[in-house]
Amino acid sequence: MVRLILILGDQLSPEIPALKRADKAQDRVVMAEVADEAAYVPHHPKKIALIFAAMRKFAARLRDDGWQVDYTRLDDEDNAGSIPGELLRRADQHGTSKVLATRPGEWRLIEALQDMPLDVTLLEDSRFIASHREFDTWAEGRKALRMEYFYREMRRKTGLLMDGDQPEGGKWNYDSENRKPAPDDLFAPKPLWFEPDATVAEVLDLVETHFGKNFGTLKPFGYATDADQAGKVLDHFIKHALPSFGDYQDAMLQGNRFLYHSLISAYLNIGLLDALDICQRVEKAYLDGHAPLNAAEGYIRQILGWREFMRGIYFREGPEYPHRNQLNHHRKLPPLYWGAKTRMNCLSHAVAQTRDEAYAHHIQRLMITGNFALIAGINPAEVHDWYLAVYIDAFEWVEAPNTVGMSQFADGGLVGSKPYVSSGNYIDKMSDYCGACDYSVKAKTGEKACPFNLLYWKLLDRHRDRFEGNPRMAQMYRTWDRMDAKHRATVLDEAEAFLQRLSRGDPV
Ligand code: FAD
Ligand code: DLZ
Ligand code: SF4
Repeated sequence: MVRLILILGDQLSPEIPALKRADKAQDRVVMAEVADEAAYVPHHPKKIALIFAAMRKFAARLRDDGWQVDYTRLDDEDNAGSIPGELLRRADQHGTSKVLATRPGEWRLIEALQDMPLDVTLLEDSRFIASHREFDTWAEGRKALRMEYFYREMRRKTGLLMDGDQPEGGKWNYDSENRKPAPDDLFAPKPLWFEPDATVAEVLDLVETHFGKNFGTLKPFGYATDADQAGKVLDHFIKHALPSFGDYQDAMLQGNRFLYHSLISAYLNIGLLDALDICQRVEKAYLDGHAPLNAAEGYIRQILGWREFMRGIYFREGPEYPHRNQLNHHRKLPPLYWGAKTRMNCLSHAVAQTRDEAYAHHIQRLMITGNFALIAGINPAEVHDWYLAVYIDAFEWVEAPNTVGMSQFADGGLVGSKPYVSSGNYIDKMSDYCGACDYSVKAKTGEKACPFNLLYWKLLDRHRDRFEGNPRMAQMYRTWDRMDAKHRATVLDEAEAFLQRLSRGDPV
C-alpha cells in the first residue's frame, strides 16, 4: 500500500527519518502550507515567509531527486486548512491509510497525529545529538538537572574539544571569559543576507496578503531559504564573527542588532543545517588557530549543551510543561510587547528590533524582555505565546523551556537554579541603552527611577519564602535587608504604583 510521508515545515532535511524510511518508487511525500499552523499564534510575517519559501524549495529539491511530492499551497482551493485535514484528503486521494511521519516538535501536533483515524507511525527525530533515551537515562535519578553536567556528557560522547578524557585547555566552560561589554565603537561584521529570488518573492506577496496585519515587518526579507544559502551564512559567521563570539556574547548595542552572533538558529531548527556538523566545523576553526578556545567552546556549548538540554527537558516533562506557573504570576502582557510606546529604552529597542528582524539575541530575550516580564509578574503563558509568535526560530520544543523555564522560572527551577533577574545595573553594564533612556539607571526611587530597579526588589520581596533559602540568592537578600527600612518601603510602594500603571495600560 502507498504510504504518505509527512514532512513538516521544520523538517526540511534529506536526513529526516520519515524520508530515510520511505520508498521513493512508491510512497508519496505530503507537504502543506496550512492556516492552522500559520495561526496557532500570530507568527511574525518573516517567520511564515521563511517557512513557506523553504518548504517550496525543499519540495522542488525532492522532486528533482525523484520523489513524488503532493504539495499544497496556502491558497489552493481544496486546502483542508490543517495538517491532519491534509493527510485525510491525501489518504482519500491515494486510497491509503498509512502515514509515516517524524515526531513533530510540539505536543499539540503530536497529539493531533496520534488521534487521527489513520495508521500513523511516528519516528523519533534523529537530527539531534542526544536521543530521548540518552537524555532520560542521564536525567534518571538526579536531584537536579543542570545543563553543565549534561553538556560534559555530550562533550565526552562526541569527543568535541576533548583532549583524551579531559576538556581541551583544562576547563569545561569558559563562560566567565564571555561577558565583556561591547565598546560603543565596536566594529562587528554584517550578517549575510540574500536578495529574494522568484520563489521567495512569490511567498512574500502571499504572506503580505494573508498575514500582513500580524506584528512584524515583512520587508526587507533577507533570510536564507535553502540549505545552500544557510551553509553560506554559517561559513560567513565562522570566518568573520566566531573569533569574537566569546568575548561579546552577552553585549547589547543600540546601533548593532547582531554583534557577533551567528543568526543560524532558524536554519538549524527547520533542518537546513545540522547540529553536529556545525559543532565540528567550529571545533575545526579552533584547531586551525582561527578562533580562540573561549569562542569555540562558548559557541559549541550553546548547541551541544543548551539546545540539546532544552529539547530533553521539553519531551521529558510532557504536554503540560508550557502551562506551568509556579510563581503564580497573572498580570496581562502589556501592549508595549506589541510595539506600544514605552519610555524604557531597553525594551523599546528590543521590541523594535524584534518587530523589524524577527530576531533578538539571547541576552536581549533573557535580560530585557524576559527579565521585565518576570519582575513585572506577567502571566508566563502569555509570555510563552509572545516568544513563540515573534521569533523566526521559535518552535515549542526549544522556545518553551527557554521561556517558561529559563526566563520566567515558571517551572520552579527545573531549567535554572535561580531566576534570571536583574536591576538596571546589569543592563547598563552590558549595553548602551541606559544613556539614551528617559529613566535614570542610577535613580533607585523617585519619578526618574529605572523601573528595573524598583521591580527587581519587588519580585525578591514578593517571593521571599521561595528564594531566601537559595544559596545563590542569599547575597541579594542580605543587600536588601541592609537597606534603610524607609527606603525599602518607598521602593515597594513605587514598584506597586508602576505595576498598577502598567496594568491600567497607562504609558510607562
Ligand atoms: P548564537 O548566539 O549565535 O548561538 C548559536 C546557537 O546556539 C543558536 O543558533 C542556537 O541554535 C543555540 N542556542 C543558543 N542558546 C540557546 C538556548 N538557550 N537554547 C537553545 N539553543 C540555544 N532559541 C531557539 O532556537 N528558538 C527559540 O524559540 C528560542 N526562544 C528563546 C526564548 C527565550 C526567552 C530565551 C532567553 C532564549 C530563546 N532561545 C531560542 C535561545 C537563543 O536566544 C537563540 O537560540 C539565539 O538567540 C539564536 O540566535 P543566534 O543563532 O544568533 O544564536
Ligand atoms: C511554524 C509553521 C508554519 C507557520 N506553517 C507551517 C505550515 O503551513 N505547514 C507545516 O507543515 N508547518 C508549518 N510550521 C511548522 C509547524 O508549526 C511545526 O512543524 C510544529 O510546530 C512542530 O514543531
Ligand atoms: Fe532600561 Fe532602566 Fe536602562 Fe532605561 S534606565 S534603558 S529602563 S535599564
